[in-house]
Amino acid sequence: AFNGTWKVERNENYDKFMEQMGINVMKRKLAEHDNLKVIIERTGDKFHIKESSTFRNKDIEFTLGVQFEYALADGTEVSGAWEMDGDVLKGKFTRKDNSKVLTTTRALVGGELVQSYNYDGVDAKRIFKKA
Ligand code: MYR
Repeated sequence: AFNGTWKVERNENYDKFMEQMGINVMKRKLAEHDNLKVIIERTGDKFHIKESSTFRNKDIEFTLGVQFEYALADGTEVSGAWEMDGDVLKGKFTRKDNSKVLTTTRALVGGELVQSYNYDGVDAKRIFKKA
């Protein structure tokens, strides 16, 4: 049910979250309006995600429960994995530069895709609508 093309529609507390991540105000302003689009294709335990935004286009492939490496749009490198918990995707990623943990979830709520983020005590959400 995650399959499809999702366009970010609104953010909640994303600026504070990015600030906690150490991202400077210039980049935060741009990132708040990055027009993020994710195309999700799930086949069994495998996910193929096409990410596009004003920053970049990126193809990501992962298998549930299997660690992989990912670089955030600002270059910050993390490694971690996604797992399914009921209908919710739960991700746990560790920054390579400071070993701090970023957790994230994806869930379908009322036809929207809600992605939550937590880093170092700060929570945020990005809410996507199906294109
Ligand atoms: C994916 O499933 O889309 C790829 C793996 C995602 C890893 C963790 C994503 C955290 C993104 C946080 C962005 C905030 C920038 C400060």
